[in-house]
Amino acid sequence: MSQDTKWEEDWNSGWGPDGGEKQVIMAKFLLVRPPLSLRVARAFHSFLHLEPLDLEIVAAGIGPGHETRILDLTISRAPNAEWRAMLRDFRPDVIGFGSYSNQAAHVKRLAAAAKAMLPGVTVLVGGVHATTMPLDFKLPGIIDIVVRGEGATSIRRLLPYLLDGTTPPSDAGILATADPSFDAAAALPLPPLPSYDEVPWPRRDLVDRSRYFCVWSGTPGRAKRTVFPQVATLRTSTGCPHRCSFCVVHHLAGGKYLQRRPEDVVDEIAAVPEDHIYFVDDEMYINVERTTAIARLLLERGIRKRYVSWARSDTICRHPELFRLWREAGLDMLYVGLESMESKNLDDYNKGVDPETNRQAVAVLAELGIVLHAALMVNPDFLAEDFIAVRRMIQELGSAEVSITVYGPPPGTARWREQEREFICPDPCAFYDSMHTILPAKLPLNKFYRYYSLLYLFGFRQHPGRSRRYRPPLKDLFRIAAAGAKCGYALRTIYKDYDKSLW
Ligand code: B12
Ligand code: SF4
Repeated sequence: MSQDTKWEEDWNSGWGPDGGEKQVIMAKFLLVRPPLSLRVARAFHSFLHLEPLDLEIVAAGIGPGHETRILDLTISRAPNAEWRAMLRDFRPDVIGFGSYSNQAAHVKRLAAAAKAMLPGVTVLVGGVHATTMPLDFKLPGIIDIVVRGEGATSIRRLLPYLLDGTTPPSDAGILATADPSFDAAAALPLPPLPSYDEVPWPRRDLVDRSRYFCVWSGTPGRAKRTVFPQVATLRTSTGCPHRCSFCVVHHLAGGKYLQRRPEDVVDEIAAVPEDHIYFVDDEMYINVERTTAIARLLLERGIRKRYVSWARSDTICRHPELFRLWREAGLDMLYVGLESMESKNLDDYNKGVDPETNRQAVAVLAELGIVLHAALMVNPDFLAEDFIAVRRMIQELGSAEVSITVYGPPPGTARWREQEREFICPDPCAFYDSMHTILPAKLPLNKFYRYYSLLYLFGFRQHPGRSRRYRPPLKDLFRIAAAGAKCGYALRTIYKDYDKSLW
């Protein structure tokens, strides 16, 4: 029996992990989403800002008998003051941080402040950065435990140690920074992801749901109260069987693709308070039978909600009937990682599709009336003519939402280590947002980001919301204009975040 299953059985049977009678021990847990320091990532929050689903799932793993709070510092206007106030008023026993790579420096800073104010507090870090670069958080005295991989099952496993203040033994998933075997544990392959039957539903009740929204292109021809509806996120699968060179997902999931049962997914969809749902799966439709079953259940049960999700172009081309069904079930928009329409780039990215497949997928979605969100990629070595080629590609897409990332190796992967010596910024993790280049550009950065921001401008011209068939309320038009101006300015001035010699 695994330690997880054992713990769960102990808990359910009313007996503590040590075999004694279960005591009601109230510990205070604070789960924290660190702030974002990159201006451009913050600016895009004007268009979409989604709930901290990761922390809500971890919170659910903590279980009953404790007081758990979630603090989302990405929505805070004064994160430092809010941090100090939370520590002073709540006085948590355990703090757990989530981490994207560009938030790692904030995690260290906030953890140090917490230890100074509450010396007895235990500090954990989990999330993408902790999973892929655990050594970056080896800071005994500031950070106590680094968690790699799934958080809800790990925190359950950790609970007995957190409650009695002892140090857990290190393994591939739970690493104590004071343990001399930390480095050896950090070098182990990632622990396998647990089955979804062991992962609880998120504690959505712990966040102020009115703060989370997403600009929603929605259904043409239908007047809407707002194009910024309140949105819930939901996960139906983890991982991806593909191996794109710029992507960390297959590393995170150890190359596996884990799926939830259709009934479980549909029960959760029915239970969320919002009627707009953003599926955070990297590629939700890999198993066509499963996603067909989800869509059929939604229709059979009369669940009338609206959805956006991510899919690959080859999945769309192979299974147009699946997306027709999903359109009927409420799918409004698909994010598709087209990346490029040039074979050379697609091969370099190891994307596993050709330009023709991308074109066909665009046509299928147009035919089905599903809005395309085209995710495109540019390379740091692009010259003016390469940007012009991307501009032609954007025009070719027709009506679509467009976002553009800049190629860079994902932190903590073999590619990252191979290219490490070329990095142009002293703390490349702090710049890892898929928009700041961390590799040398051929153009001076001022010029590179002028062309880059112009691509966004061209992309905006193709936006489906600009078509007369959409009728956003006037107040939303002002909001879109303000958000667009903010993002445009942030994109155009990205180069200013670098050392002047690179401008
Ligand atoms: C959906 C998504 C988004 C959504 C929003 C997600 C959200 N809820 O805020 C949008 C589109 C808005 C977005 C934005 C960005 N994203 Co994003 N996003 C994703 C995606 C596809 C899924 C994330 C997700 O919700 N997963 C579901 C949750 C439940 O899983 P999880 O985050 O892994 O959390 C689990 C464990 O990690 C662990 N865990 C997590 N935190 C903690 C904390 C503790 C204490 C413990 C014990 C465990 C633990 O337990 C959790 C539950 O199982 C991932 C790819 C991926 N598969 O990770 C990229 C990804 C996370 N995004 C990434 C990036 C770079 C960004 C942006 C910076 C991009 C930008 N240019 O602005 C922004 C930043 C947004 C922010 N933080 O506010 C990168 C991060 C890379 C890195 N090394 O840091 C990823 C990995 C994409 C990639 N291919 O590189 N993103
Ligand atoms: S980019 Fe998409 S298709 Fe490629 S490995 Fe990542 S999640 Fe899979």
